[in-house]
Amino acid sequence: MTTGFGRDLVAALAAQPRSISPKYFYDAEGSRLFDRICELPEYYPTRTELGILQRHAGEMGALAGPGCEIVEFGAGSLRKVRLLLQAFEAPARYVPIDISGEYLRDAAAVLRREFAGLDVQPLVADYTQAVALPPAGKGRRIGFFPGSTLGNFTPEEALAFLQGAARLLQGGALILGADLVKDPNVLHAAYNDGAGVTAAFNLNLLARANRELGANFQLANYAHYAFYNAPLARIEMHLVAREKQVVAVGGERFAIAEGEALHTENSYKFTIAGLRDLASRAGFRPGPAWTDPERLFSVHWLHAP
Ligand code: AVI
Repeated sequence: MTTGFGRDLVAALAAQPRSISPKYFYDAEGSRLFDRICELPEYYPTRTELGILQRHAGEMGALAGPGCEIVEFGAGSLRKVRLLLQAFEAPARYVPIDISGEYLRDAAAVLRREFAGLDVQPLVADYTQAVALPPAGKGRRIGFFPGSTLGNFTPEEALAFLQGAARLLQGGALILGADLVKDPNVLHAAYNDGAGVTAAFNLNLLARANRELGANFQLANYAHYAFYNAPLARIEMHLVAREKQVVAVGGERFAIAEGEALHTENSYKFTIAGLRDLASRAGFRPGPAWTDPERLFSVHWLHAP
């Protein structure tokens, strides 16, 4: 129970309303389920962002200039950063930052093999906290934060993250992926896929608690419930009890009534203007914003003066 997950889950169950950080989705099983989500026909963000990067990586490379350093925040998909590394002129260094050392080791080995001469320096750290980067080289320092992971932060956390990134990338820029507001039915379908993978991803939080913390959640008792909250421009994911249950976690017992919910994730959606305004407030000077023909997703170049 000394783990952050155990502590935070007990605190979540003791509070009303109940809510927990979405970062606890990502154990090995949760990461595997998330990779499957990215391939779903309803989940448009991954393929749409890849398309935008494919079409505009050359322009991004021209803005980055020769010999730049790419700093990626989080366990990103190698497919995405590869598009930048291929299009940029002689990138000198790639610094992926992630809490999972195992993921970083594997990613670094793959990229070192693929890009001879690229200095790959993985950094095991929590990128939502202040991180110390190796001293900058001659080229610009370009941050990369794809996938609209920014949308999983609270608005306060998003501002704080961007403020930290603007300081870290001073003299360079941030390439930021942000999912856009759109027809709520399209958003609803993306988080309620027909194959039930998003439901399994959400329920894995309770399965993880059973595995790691010896909890006794009856998974069949909980419904995956995801909807678009239009006034707050966010998808909300919840786990709703179908029946009452007394749950034991780490020696404590919690009575969960029928219909009670555990709020597991927010996924904020942005307008291009709103995102540029947020970035400006964090200290960036917004440059080009690229989108797809259906305006589903956006990728932003944000100068860090
Ligand atoms: C990682 N993150 C940007 C995803 C999202 O869309 O908010 C996580 C996710 N949750 C359900 N499906 C995907």
